[in-house]
Amino acid sequence: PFLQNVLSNDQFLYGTVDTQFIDENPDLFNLKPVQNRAQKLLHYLGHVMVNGPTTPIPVKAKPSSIDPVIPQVPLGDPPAGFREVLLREGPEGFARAARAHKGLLLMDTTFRDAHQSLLATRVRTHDLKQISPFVTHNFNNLFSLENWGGATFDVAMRFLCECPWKRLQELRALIPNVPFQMLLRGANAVGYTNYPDNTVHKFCEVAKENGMDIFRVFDSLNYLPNMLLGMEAAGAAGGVVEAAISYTGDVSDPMRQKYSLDYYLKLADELVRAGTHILCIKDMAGLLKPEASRLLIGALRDRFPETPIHVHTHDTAGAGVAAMLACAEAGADIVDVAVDSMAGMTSQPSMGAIVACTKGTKHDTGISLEKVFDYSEYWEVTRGLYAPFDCTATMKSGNADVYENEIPGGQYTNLHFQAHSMGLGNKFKEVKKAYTEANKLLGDLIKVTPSSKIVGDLAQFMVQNSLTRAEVEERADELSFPLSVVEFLQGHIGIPHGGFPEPFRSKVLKSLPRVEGRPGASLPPMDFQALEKQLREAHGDDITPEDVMSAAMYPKVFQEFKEFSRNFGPVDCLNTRLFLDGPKIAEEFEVELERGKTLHIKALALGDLNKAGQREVFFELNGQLRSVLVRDTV
Ligand code: 3PY
Ligand code: ZN
Repeated sequence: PFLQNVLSNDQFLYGTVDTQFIDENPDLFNLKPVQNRAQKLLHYLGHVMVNGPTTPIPVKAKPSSIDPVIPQVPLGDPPAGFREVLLREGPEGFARAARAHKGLLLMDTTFRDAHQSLLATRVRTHDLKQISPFVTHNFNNLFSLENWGGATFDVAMRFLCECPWKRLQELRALIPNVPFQMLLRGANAVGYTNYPDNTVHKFCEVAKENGMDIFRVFDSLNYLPNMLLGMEAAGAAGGVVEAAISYTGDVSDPMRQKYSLDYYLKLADELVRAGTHILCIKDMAGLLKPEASRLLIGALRDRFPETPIHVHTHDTAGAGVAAMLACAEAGADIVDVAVDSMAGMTSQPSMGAIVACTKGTKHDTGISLEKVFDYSEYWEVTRGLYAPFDCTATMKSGNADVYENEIPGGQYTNLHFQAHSMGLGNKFKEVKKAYTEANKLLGDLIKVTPSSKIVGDLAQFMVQNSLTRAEVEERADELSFPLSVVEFLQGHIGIPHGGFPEPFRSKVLKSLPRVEGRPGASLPPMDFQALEKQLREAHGDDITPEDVMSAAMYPKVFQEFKEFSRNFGPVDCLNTRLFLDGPKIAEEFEVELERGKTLHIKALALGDLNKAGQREVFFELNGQLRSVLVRDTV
């Protein structure tokens, strides 16, 4: 008596059945996959209208209701940029040109690290694409645009439900003239763990093919064998290799001996000897004070007169602009900035400030301040759309306590969010203190993804269990430590400078196995053909080489992303307010699926809850009435 599909069963929909109905009619739940992209998007929008956003929201704020104004650009091709030099002369010639350049060069981090640090990495391709024509026309003399890698890769799939590779392809098409730069975590590629060597190599190849130019390669322990692997992979793929020394401690403080000037110079020697095209000091926590900048950059400049020096910092303490100006003065060729409205605090120092402060000096950037203002205005309004993720909802300023706890920018924000969500005002201070102690317990590490996460996990463990450093040391053989801490001590991410802390390590590990040397060296190579076959079986034949890489990096995240896309379609086409909050009733809007294919949608009404716990959501799609049934899970 019933129709084949429960979604079209009136008796069911209008609630005239009792709960046995479901038990008695299991076949009604053989749902056909939703057919087309438009219907899938309606399904997504209905889902958000009924249940709220699909992505976890750290703070209660709503996306702003103001839409960004996209600044006009002239018709025609953009002016030539540094990428032309790269394409013409290759990585070596490009590096020579950067070194020979008069004036200070800038890398803009707005598309990657700035939002990784301030907005929980949530900026969507949609908003990056809108401002890309402006960037290509007005910021053609940037050294590079950092727009990929780091945490953006997994967050794109995990929380934004979009493909990171498509982002790269689309931005490349819109910005042909500015070199693109990515952050590669050495042997961890864009993950949190070591991958087999062939996976790191393949990853770089595919990234290069998709338009990546410059690979900033670091290792979270500055462990040279891991760094060399990343450098080889980036270089073999034809990329510009920028080996990055992660900076910690304070070279201007004679009391801090572990990470001394000599330590950094020796490491730099190895990286230059290994053929890096560019040398980077990666100050992920913002610890490089102006005086330390003079010492470190000055010494590197003397030692490597031909190698371009690139400096990265975070503005957590508020001294970022001063430090970058000191670096320029000491001979750095390139420094990292974010546009003003996405700068400061745990992000990079302000582009406008650096452009203004160097104007008319020998470090003049050649960038127009007027254009920086327009760019900043776009980001100021766009940032409002990400209010649910904005650290300023709870964090009101930077803090010079970072010189003590040495927490990297992005992690500083994350830990602040977490401490805030525990609801106790002063928890953050406690967490930061514990982080300082956890770092000492682990032997005073370089702290950056993933070693920073290990220190953070230990700190949280100490706070949760009210343990002091002395207690942890004393009871190390009986405590059950977070897995990340145990694996670190086993040698899973490499060997820290100065070796592992003893007797702590032996007490924790007891008879557990230890990895000798470079962890990736003992991993069997990834069988890409087998993986591709498996993916085709699971998801159909439209699996691309890029998908294979996503699955190699993040098997579970990729699978969930594919399943999500199968149900909800190309949600990257929705604007950010619709994606996060769904439409209001009676709101009319357009969704461009691809060039020339635009959907006109109006949200009409939300139905009552039926007996099966669902609501029908009504839309007008290109003038026709459509509805979707959504389970109400709130
Ligand atoms: C990352 O690895 O994502 C970082 O930004 C490290 O600083
Ligand atoms: Zn950074």
